[in-house]
Amino acid sequence: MISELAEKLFIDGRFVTGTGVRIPVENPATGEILAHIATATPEEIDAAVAAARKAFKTWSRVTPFERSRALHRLGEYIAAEADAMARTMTLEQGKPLNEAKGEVLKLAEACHFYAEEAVRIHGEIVPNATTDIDSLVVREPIGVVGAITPWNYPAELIGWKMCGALAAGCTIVIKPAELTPFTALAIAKMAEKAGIPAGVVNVVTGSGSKVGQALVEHPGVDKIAFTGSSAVGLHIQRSCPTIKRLSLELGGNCPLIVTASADLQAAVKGAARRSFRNMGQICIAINRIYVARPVYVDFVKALGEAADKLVVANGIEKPDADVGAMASAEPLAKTKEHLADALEKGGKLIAGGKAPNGAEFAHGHFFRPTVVAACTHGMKVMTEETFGPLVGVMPFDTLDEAIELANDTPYGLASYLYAKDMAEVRYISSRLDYGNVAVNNVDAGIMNAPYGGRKQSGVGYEHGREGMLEYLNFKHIRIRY
Ligand code: TAP
Repeated sequence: MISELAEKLFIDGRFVTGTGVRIPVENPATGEILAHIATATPEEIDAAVAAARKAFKTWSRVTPFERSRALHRLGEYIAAEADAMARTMTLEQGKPLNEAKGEVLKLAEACHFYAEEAVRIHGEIVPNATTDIDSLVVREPIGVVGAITPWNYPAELIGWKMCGALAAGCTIVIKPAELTPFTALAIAKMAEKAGIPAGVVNVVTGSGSKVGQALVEHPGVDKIAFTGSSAVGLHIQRSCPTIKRLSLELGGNCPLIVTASADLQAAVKGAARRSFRNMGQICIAINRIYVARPVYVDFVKALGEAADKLVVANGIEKPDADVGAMASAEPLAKTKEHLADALEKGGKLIAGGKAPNGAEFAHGHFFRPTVVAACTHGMKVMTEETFGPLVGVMPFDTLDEAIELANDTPYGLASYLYAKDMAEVRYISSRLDYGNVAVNNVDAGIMNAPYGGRKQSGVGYEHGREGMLEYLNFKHIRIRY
């Protein structure tokens, strides 16, 4: 799939060979260059936005049933091509093949979910002071959406935006991460196959500072839907030259609290999964763990053992590996920096801390799942987003102390709690200042419920009906008759 998509842009329903500067895309498990992408030129970006504007005129006017059928079709094509799309994703991103396929199927699920939501958009009639007037409050699509996405979930993070936007009647220009452009182009291919009308979905590739920034500044783009770091999110908010609608899904630094009443085995299992899945490159990864002192030693030992058992491998060669390659040298370097900082300041290495042994890992960005105990809030691992397979653990004495530590961060995306005592569950979960709180499980985001961050973790929601409302404006039509 990658070779046919190399150097292509998807504009106005057609794949065209881009004319701009070529950028190599690396396989992070082997270091080999997979293919090149073309940096979309200003003229190509203008063409994509113009195609989306033109398509908006018709797409926003077709019946919601038609949009719904189109999204269902898209979901079917994506599911049918899940193996090929997953392979593309693993090659460019590094996550194991089975995990990549799971993500592609979640994208298909998002298509079907928003296909159902499309036909439930409705307004209301609100009362007026006199009976000869009706006030209709209706919802209308915002217009052209610029979607800018990161590399950690190359399919889902596009899917949530694209499906919500298309269901609402918006059209979209997608700028995927430079590291993972081919999954985005593969989605465009599915849109083409599914007969999504020309111009409704467009993909322009290239760097954030050039192509992403051009979308942010483009007068023809009505809304920016962005997922990525808080720093770039803030930059985007500041650099919009005109008023635009913005959704910003940003960074996290997510805590897990384990109380003395917790099912310790379940807590360890949950922690190992949510700290190391996708090599810890998840905005809702567990980055720091606070454990009640009476169970601290047992928890640390068990988490270390669980981390040591995780299988690290090239995700193409071992599709069911627990952990694949990290997406690039950058998150790996940050992981090592946070680890060194923790160890320098008195942290105790419990598991990992190095690349896996073996010649097959020599050219890729691999690192063993790493646990550091005896952590404090003077360490980066506890206060900054690592975005890698590293988790810090520290003990606590009172629930209030644990809550204070958990909330001691500028972020507010997701938090986790393991406790069997329901009074503890209620007390702690209602005091965690996060958009998502998962209790006795580690799935903080599900398709049916709104998913969004507080504080520096962003504004707006994805998932659920709320994820589609982000793409709709209210209009008040007041009729005297
Ligand atoms: P960023 O560096 O912020 O990049 C995200 C996207 O923005 C990329 O496509 C990037 O392009 C583009 N970009 C960079 N500078 C830009 C600019 N000046 N104008 C417009 N676009 C620009 O994030 P990342 O390193 O890819 O992803 C990791 C971050 O994403 C973490 O902080 C993580 O927590 C966050 N994240 C959040 C969520 C949710 S739902 N809250 C989900 C996943 C990830 P390039 O291709 O050139 O980098």
